[in-house]
Amino acid sequence: MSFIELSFPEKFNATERFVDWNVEQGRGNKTAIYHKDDEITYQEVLNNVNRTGNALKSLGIEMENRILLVAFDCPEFVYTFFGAMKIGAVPIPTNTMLMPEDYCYLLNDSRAKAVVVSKELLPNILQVKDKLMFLKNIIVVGGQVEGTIDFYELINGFSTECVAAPTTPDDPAFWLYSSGTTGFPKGTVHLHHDMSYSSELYAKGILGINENDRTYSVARLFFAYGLGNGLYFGFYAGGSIILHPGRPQPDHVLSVCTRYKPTLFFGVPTSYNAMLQVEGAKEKYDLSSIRLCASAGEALPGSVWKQWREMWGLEILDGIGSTEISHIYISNRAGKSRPDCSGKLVPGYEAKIVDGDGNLVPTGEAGILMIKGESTAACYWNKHEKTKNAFQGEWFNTGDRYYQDEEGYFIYAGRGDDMIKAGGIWVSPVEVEATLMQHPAVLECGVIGSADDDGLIKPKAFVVFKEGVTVNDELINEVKLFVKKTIAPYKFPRWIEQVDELPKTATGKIQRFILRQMDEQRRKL
Ligand code: 3UK
Repeated sequence: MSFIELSFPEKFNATERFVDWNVEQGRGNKTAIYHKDDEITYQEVLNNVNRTGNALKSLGIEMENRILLVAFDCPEFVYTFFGAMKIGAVPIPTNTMLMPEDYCYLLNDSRAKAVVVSKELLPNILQVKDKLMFLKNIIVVGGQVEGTIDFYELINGFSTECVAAPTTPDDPAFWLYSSGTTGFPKGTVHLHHDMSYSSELYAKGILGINENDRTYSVARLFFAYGLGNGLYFGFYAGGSIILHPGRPQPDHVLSVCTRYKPTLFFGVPTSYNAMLQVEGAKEKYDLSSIRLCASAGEALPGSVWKQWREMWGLEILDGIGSTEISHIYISNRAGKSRPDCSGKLVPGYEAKIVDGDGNLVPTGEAGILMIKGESTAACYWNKHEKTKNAFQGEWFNTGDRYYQDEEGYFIYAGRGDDMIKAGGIWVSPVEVEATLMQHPAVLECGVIGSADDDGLIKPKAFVVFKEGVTVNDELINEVKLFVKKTIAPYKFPRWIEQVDELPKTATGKIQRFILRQMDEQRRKL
C-alpha cells in the first residue's frame, strides 16, 4: 500500500491532538517532560500551553500571526509552540546559533509580532531592534530583563482553559526556515495535519513508538528532525520526552542517556562519531535503556554504523528526511538496517528518481530524488519562484541524488546542487565565500563540502590570496577565525587550501564541481 490516509475532522487543531488528547486519554498524571530535575506531567503541560495561548492572545496575537521562537530546548519552548498553535497563531522555531543580522531577516521576512527568546540569546535580537519592522513584543525565557516581557510573568494569572481556534487540517500550523544555495532562508509553511502524518508514518510505522517510549534527541527542537524526535512524536504516542538545553557535547549526551534512560535515541552522524571518541565510555555510561537509535541530517558513514554496533550492541537506523517533508521518508528498519544506505521507502510516501528532464532513470542509475507524501509543506513563504522549483504538484524535489538497487534500497549519491550538509546543518557555500571575500587578504575563493578522516562532510575553502600577501599558518587561522566570528560559527571552513586560480565558466562563475573533483583526487593520492 502506498497511500495511508488519516482522517481529520473538519475543524482540527494540532495542539488538541498532541496535548489535550493525552489528558483526555487519562495520562494527566503521567510525566510528559523530563527536564533537568523537573518531571512535568501532561496536565501541567496542558495548563501551561493554555496559559501561554491566552497570554499571547492578550498581547494582540491573532490567528495566522507568526511568533518567532529563539529558545533552547526547554518546557517554555513546548508551551509556546503548542500554545501559539492552539490560538491559530504560527510558531517559527529558529536556529539558536545565528547572528543578529540573521534574526533581523527572519523577523522581518516572517513579520512575526512576537519573539520568545532565551535570555542568553536576547542580545542577538536587541542588537538589531531598530531595524525590526513588525516586531511588537519581546518575551524572555530565563530571567527578567528591562524593556522586555518575562515569560512566566506574562503567562501566570491566565486561565488554564483555552478553547482551540477553529483551524482546519489545512491551516498553517508552524514554519521552519530552510537555507538554500543562494538568497535568504525560506520560511517553510507546515499545516496542522503534517505532524500527524510524520508521526503516524515514520514514528509509529518505522520505530513503533508507543506510550512506553521515552525519546531523547541530540538534534535540537528547532530542526525539523529534532522537533519530531524530541517533541511531537513522543506526545503523539503519549510517551515521555527528555529535554536538555545546552550544547550537545558527546560526554554530556551519554550522561543524559545514563540518567534519564531514553528508549528511542536520535542523533546525527557527527554526534554518533563524537560519542565513539569518548574515552572509557563503555565503563562510565549505560545505554541499556535504548531500544532503537536513529540517524539523519546527513549520510551516516558505514564505519560509524559498524563501530556503534560493536561498542553498544545497538543498530543505528539511518534515514533521510527534510524540513519540507517534515520528517523521514526513507529509512532503514530495525533488524534489517544496512550500512552506507538510507534504507527503503517509509510506507505512506512515494518516491521517484528522475533525470534532468523529469524522466524516470533505470534501477541502479543515479538521478534526482522526488518525494510525495501528506506531511509535505504547502509552500515557501513569499518565495514563489523557489516554491515552483521545489514543490512540483504533489512531488517535492529533494535536490538529492540517489539510486535504488534491485531490492529497493536507496543509496545516497550526493547533492544535486552545491549545498553542504555539515553536522546535519545546511551551509551555503555562497554565504561562506561572500564572507571570506570580506577578508582583506582574499582575492577569490570557492567553497565545497569535503570529507574528514571519519567520512563526515565539512566546509572547505579554496582561496586565491591577493598579491604580496604572505600565506602562512597564522594567516590561514586568522581567515578561519574571521569567518567564524562574522557568520554562524559552524559555517567556517575547517580547511583552507591556497590555489593560484579557480576553475570558472565562460561567464566567470566558479565551478564548484571541479573543486570537488580536485579535492577527491587529492584525497586518493
Ligand atoms: C540531507 C541526508 C543523506 C539531504 C531532516 C530528518 O536533515 C533534515 O532536514 P533538512 O531540511 O535537510 C534535508 C537534506 O539533508 N540528508 C538528511 N538526511 C540524510 N543525506 N543521508 C541522510 N540520512 O540532502 C536532505 O535533502 O535540514 C532529517 C528528519 C527531518 C529533517 N528535516
